[in-house]
Amino acid sequence: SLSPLFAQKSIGNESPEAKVKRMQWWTNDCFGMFIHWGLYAMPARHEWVKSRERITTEDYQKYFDHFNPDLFEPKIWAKKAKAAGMKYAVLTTKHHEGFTLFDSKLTDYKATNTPAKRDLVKEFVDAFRAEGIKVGFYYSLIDWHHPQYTVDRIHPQRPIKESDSAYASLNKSRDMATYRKYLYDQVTEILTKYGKIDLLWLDYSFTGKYGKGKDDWGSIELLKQIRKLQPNIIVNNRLDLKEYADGADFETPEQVKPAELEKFKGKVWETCQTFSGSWGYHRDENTWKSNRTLLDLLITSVGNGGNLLLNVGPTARGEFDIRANTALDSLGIWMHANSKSIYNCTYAPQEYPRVDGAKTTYNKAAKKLYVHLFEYPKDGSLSLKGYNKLVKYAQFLHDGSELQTDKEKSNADDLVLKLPARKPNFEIPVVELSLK
Ligand code: JFZ
Repeated sequence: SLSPLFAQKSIGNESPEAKVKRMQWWTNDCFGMFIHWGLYAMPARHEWVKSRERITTEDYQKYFDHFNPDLFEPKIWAKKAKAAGMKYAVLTTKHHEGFTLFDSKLTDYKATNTPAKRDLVKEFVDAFRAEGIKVGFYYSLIDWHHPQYTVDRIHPQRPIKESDSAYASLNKSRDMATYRKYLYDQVTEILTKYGKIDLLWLDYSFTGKYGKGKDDWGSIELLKQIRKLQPNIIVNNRLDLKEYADGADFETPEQVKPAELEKFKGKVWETCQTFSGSWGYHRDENTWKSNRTLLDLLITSVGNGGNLLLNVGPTARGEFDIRANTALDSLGIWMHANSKSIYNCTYAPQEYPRVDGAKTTYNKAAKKLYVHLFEYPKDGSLSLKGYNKLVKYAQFLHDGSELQTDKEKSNADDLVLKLPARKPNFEIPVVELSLK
């Protein structure tokens, strides 16, 4: 828990009010785009391919030599994100493979030295800013390319048979302190070269035997530097600083099912989710989520007080593939008509009962309750048990059409609304209740 009541230590001295204010946009916006893009788009079989297949740096070099995203046009990405209703975007400036999409002074293993010859991060920042989308950076703490980064249990060169001596001999020539400085200096680079950065997503700690955590990364010094360079930035929780009240701004439940999101209610959180399982572009994955599941994740996140960061893995040529575009388009159609039930919304207070077959979100300032009809009521009769004294006016959200009260079926406690017998042409239609 991030609650200051339970965490004894702190790194800075921000007041709770100042934190709420700093995080206001993120709390209100609720929906962002994650973008996992790197050399792993070329093998196109998961961003962990180097580790999973224990590929050596020499064998991985072919991807660097041939990286040529000739169709990369971040303005198109930004327009897609905006049309889908996403308000912020987080790009992998470096993933575990160690390749930087930005023009770093600290490495040659960067996009500007590939046939791409461009600072892809700069172009991303400019394009998304121009669309009014907040800009975030993902940066991997883990690095499978840096020669001084010590071999650990997820490293591509980890020993087949794990033992202290096997690791010791692999790490004889490696010095984690050198990597730690590189990490610090590279985070400094990305937070100074591109103007105001709204969010930083660092990834990740894995403590235990042959793992890495806060001492390996120098997490406290790193976080101090981050806050110094970008005082308003929002930082995720993977620096292994759990015992510090201000060691993170939000929790990051990953690839969690809608049914499991309720347990995060009351915390500050964002769930990140893929379309298909892999974060990087995966050509052959056949496990794409349905549009209904994607909507469910969005609505259920907001209805439990969280955000959804939905991932796209662009192709090696720099495009969103057709499956991603189709999914984004369908979210965009729904969001165009129904985004009022997402932005500035959270879970409803206790006094508003659950509605059978539906999930609710709540806008306190606007005094609205949004009822998402996951199951459309048979014969169009929507029963809102316990709502008769709570509601002033009811309408569909998508077209603002009145939903009349069924006076015969309603009683002192329960409100029954007359919906059309035929479900409107939305996967999940929304009833907007104006509250007393
Ligand atoms: C990490 C990455 O390894 C992955 O490639 C992707 O970038 C994802 C967003 O983050 O994966 C994790 C990190 C942490 C947990 C699980 C997967 N965790 O804490 O459960």
